Amino acid sequence: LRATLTFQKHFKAIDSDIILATMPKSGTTWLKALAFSIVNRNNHSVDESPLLFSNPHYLVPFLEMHLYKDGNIPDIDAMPCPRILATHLPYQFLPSTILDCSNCRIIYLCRNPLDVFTSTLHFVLQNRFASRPLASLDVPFEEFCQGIYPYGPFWDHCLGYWNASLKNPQKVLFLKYEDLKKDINSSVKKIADFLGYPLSAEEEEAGLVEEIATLCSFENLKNLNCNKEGEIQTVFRAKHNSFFRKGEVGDWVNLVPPSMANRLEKLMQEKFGESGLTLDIHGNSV
Ligand code: PPS
Repeated sequence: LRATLTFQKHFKAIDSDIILATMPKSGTTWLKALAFSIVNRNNHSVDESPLLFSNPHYLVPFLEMHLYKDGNIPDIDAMPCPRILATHLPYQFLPSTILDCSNCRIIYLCRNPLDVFTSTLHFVLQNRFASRPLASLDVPFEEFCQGIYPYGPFWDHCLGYWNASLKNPQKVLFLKYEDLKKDINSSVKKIADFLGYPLSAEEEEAGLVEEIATLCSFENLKNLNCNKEGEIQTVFRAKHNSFFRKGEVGDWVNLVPPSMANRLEKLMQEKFGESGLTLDIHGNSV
């Protein structure tokens, strides 16, 4: 909370800023790698990318969880532009400087809530945030359905950015993890266009879209030494390899029973209502 309040009070957005927003475990690490590679492609060739030597969370730091942690006020003006920064904060909690800055862009990545829930439980266990293995899913699932989850209720988080993207599509791009998995090449181009770094015909012909997609792919990042070893200290300590578990769509089936999945599907239908937002839960959009 202290870090968030400091971030809200002291951060000053500038037009070239790029803000990557996600609910935890929605594919943040992937989005960081993609945005970093797209924007910096003229500074480093793909085979010399800093991603080959650094976990994406160092290259694109979290605002409230990293830069402003413990109420620290970082010298953010010293960062090279464009600054690519990440947040898990809900749209409603972003400092007004980000919302009022006319050219600063926000990309939001959303993921099937059952996969988010599943990924979170594995992350907690892998980093030993919980003192003992879970005896049952009942309590964490009930809490998730009640909106008791880091950064607030899942549906409020998605809907905040969804509505903002409808209102101001030049400023907020709303993406889904499952769409990136389905067609990463189109997603790379979409992100590049949105950020004002479109790939030229020559770059496309030279295969740069595919090269960026491969560099940022789960298999590639997971197998790099910089992601196999080490830990990152943000507001908590997490193993680099815990950000790369399976990287699949629908892995929740191995954890969540159908009765719970049905309940969450109905809850999402109710919460999303007439918003126009649909998420693929059972292979159907809800
Ligand atoms: S965090 O802690 O919020 O930054 O975590 P986050 O990166 O949002 O979520 C981690 C999940 O994303 C998967 N992942 C990827 N999927 C596809 N491609 C790439 N490159 C990639 N990198 C990470 C990661 O495996 C976690 O999902 P699960 O389902 O647990 O495997």
